[in-house]
Amino acid sequence: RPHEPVYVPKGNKQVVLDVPTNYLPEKYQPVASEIFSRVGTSSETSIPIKQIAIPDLSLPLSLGRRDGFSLFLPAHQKMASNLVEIFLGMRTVEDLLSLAAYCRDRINSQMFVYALSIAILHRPDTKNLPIPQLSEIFPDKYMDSSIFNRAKEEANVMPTGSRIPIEIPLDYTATDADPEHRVAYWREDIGINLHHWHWHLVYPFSGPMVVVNKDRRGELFYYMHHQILARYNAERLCNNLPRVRRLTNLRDPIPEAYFPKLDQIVAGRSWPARPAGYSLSDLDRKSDQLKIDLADLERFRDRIFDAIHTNSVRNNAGSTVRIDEKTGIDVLGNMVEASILSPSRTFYGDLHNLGHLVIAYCHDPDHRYLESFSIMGDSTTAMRDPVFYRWHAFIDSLFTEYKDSLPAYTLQQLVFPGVSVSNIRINTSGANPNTLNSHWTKSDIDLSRGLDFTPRGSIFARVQHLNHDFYTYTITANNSNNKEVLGTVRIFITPKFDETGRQLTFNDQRMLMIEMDKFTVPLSRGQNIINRMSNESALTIPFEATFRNVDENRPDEGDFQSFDEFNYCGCGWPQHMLVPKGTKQGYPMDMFVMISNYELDRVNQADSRGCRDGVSFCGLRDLKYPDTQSMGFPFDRVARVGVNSLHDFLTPNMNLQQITVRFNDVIKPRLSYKKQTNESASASLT
Ligand code: CUO
Repeated sequence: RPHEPVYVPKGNKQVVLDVPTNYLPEKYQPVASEIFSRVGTSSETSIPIKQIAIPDLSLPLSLGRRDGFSLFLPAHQKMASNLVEIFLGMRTVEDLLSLAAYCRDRINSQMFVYALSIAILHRPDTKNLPIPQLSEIFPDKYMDSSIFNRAKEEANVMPTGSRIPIEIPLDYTATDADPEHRVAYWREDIGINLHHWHWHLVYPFSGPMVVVNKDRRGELFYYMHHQILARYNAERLCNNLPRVRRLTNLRDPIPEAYFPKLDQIVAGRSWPARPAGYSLSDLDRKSDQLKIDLADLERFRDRIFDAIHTNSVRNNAGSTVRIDEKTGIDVLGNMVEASILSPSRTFYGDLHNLGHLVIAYCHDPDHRYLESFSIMGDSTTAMRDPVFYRWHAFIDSLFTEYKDSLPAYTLQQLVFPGVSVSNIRINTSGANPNTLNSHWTKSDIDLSRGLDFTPRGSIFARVQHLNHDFYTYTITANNSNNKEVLGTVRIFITPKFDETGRQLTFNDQRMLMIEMDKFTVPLSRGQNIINRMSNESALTIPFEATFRNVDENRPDEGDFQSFDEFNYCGCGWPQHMLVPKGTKQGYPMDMFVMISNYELDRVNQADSRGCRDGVSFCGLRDLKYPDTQSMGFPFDRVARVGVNSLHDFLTPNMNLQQITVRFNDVIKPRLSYKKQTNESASASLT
């Protein structure tokens, strides 16, 4: 929007940045006075922008403002890293704001948002600023463009406050003639895609060291994506689909098609589709400075396998370094992704990232049709495509190969002396205990930040998504020690039967374990009853972090009066997707609860002062990952000898409960937080 000044929403107000004339793009500078008089500024509505000496931006400026931007492209990584470094290097917030105002209408818009978001998240003076969800800045990455024309029409006709949200149908990318479409509601969920984008913002694989080098980032790359796959597989089983097949042979045609039906408004183009049966091929795209052979990927894969099998890695200096049980998975995560913390990006390459690229360019590998990458080339959209899971299932199998080479946990590592778990239960307001209930809900997203129209003001899109009834866990634990002890409660659920209806083996159930929650509890002597609410989960971020429901229309729903009041970090699994869909008949799953000894789990560090939402997937800002156990413990390793079932696996500090996940095919409104909490009180009394 080169003709408009920069708007920074503040609460519900829109504020004009009062920029120096030479900050406007060159072609608008001669008419600056006209523009400024049209917008009008006053001390109430405008922020004066200080004139600074603009640093050298030639590298990030070398990408066209409207071109596609992909972090997976090494050339784009370099530009973005440079811009992140420049933003991080600005002395004060005032200088940062000034530079951002200068860049906004010049730099590639997606690179600009990416680099500025990373800088805001990592600068000590801005890290507590909430960054707006990407669905509000680039709604075109989440919904088809016909919505935007309807939104503009609505904005033209109706004043703010009376505008009717634009309904987005649940089924718009395909039909059930394609079996894969049965889980499209999950792949295309806005909250899930926002989580993925946010995770990669918090854990970028390249950029300044201070941004990349975080505690156990390689291991978290493995674990977070492993959990995504476990959840996706459970969702597939609920929908009568087999577990996802690994993309092991890069030369086989890919039967799973995807037609995204998204348009990039700024670039003025549609995302390319991938029809069924496309094959991958070598890439040679000069304008992207990209030349990759499939054989390169195969070589990197073989070298990684070699590292796993020999328990040692080669570093950039050419020497061999042993990997150990504690840190091996972290080294491998960085090596496979690959991040700049890889022992050697020359030797082990960039396997996962390049895989995204060869898939993203398979429709135009040599650029003869001047086509850009498909949605697999962008972490904001990649999870919509079925092939994402096939590629990540392959990546995950490398980590499994390594994990399976480690010794099983001994009984000593699993038991918690003196502590036993005698009962575990799920309570809801419904009649059936141990039942999780899912349904549909409709929620709103404010499009006005990401669309250019007048008169301005909020305009909402209304999306239908999976949701679940609020519930609580009740855990009965006994402590026969002579003193109070601290325990870590670890809750998982896993499917019971495979795609053919056969009971899953222990090893298969282990691989499908979905983490639901993890928290610390004091256990006093004798019996303890622990109650925990579903919306307290260590995985999730609250509903309000994903959606911006029209509070003025539903005063009852307004738990939090303003966005800013609600202090959250945007990274974390969306609360509305905590529970799998289940089935109408009721889908059987096993719930597993373990209380481990906190003395063995504890990480000695200061308390976190920021938000703790989404910690299992996203860690704590500026702190270590708050659990010394390997991520996925106790299911990240093969079982000890003699364990053939989950039952066999149990030690006294663990317990098991069969649960049912029942889907009710209706649209239910979301209960407010207060109502949920009231329900919880009555549910735990019953
Ligand atoms: Cu998150 Cu492949 O790493 O997208």
